[in-house]
Amino acid sequence: MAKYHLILNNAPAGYDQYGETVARGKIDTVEYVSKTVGTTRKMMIYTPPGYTENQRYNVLYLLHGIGGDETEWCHHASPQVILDNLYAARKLAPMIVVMPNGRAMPNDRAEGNLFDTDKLKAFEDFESDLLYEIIPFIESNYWVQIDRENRALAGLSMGGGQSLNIGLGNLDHFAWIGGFSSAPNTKAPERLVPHPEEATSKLKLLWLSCGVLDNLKHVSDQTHAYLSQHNVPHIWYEESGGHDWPVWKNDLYHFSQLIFQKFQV
Ligand code: FER
Repeated sequence: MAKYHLILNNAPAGYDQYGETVARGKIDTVEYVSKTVGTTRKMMIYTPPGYTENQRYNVLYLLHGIGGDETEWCHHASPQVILDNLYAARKLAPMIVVMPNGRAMPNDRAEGNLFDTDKLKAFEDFESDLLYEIIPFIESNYWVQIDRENRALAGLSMGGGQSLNIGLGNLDHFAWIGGFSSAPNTKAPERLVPHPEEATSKLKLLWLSCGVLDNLKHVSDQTHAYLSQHNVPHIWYEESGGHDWPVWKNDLYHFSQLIFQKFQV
């Protein structure tokens, strides 16, 4: 993996508003049977404008936070608008975006005490749901590529911690990994990246970002410090804002443009 010297500015004005002529992708709610959880579960899927069987698409798995479910990104971030605009500007590699429910338990709604032990455990159990239920479902029902270099995993806060834990723990499955404002569910650095050289050789992109006003920033800080100390190349993006949607929308805007690209920085 290359070293990064990227300068990322906040997304330009209008990035989350439709221009009149922009071709539109589609968002669907899809159900899959999860043996891991023992229920039929929902996820939301973005397919880009012109989605066609004549191509094989990359897949970004995009995870929500502790207060959300599979609808959270679509409710708060208009990902379809951000991504359609980027397609129109020819800034994205072809990809579908899968937004699953990261709370792998029968009642997966964000209700009651979100910090209950069983609910936090469900965010850990999601690893099996993702690897053994969701990915196979997507790969047999969508026109997608099925290699690690064509799979990305990213998420916000609790979903950022999941993306780092699951992604870095399964480098044979994912080559592009992003943690946005990652929460304290993130494994301690020595457990997260026990073999820095292996991670370095396998990763195409490792992204860590956090708002400078975020109370959870210490989590990203300590991950970044360890990666730097062990020479694991990664994008480290400290941005304006707190633990909030403008930050995560800005992250999606930038991260989505970097993944599945052949770039040398
Ligand atoms: C915590 C504080 C915040 C924590 C998780 C969160 C597991 C998650 C926040 C979010 O997803 O927005 O101590 O511990």
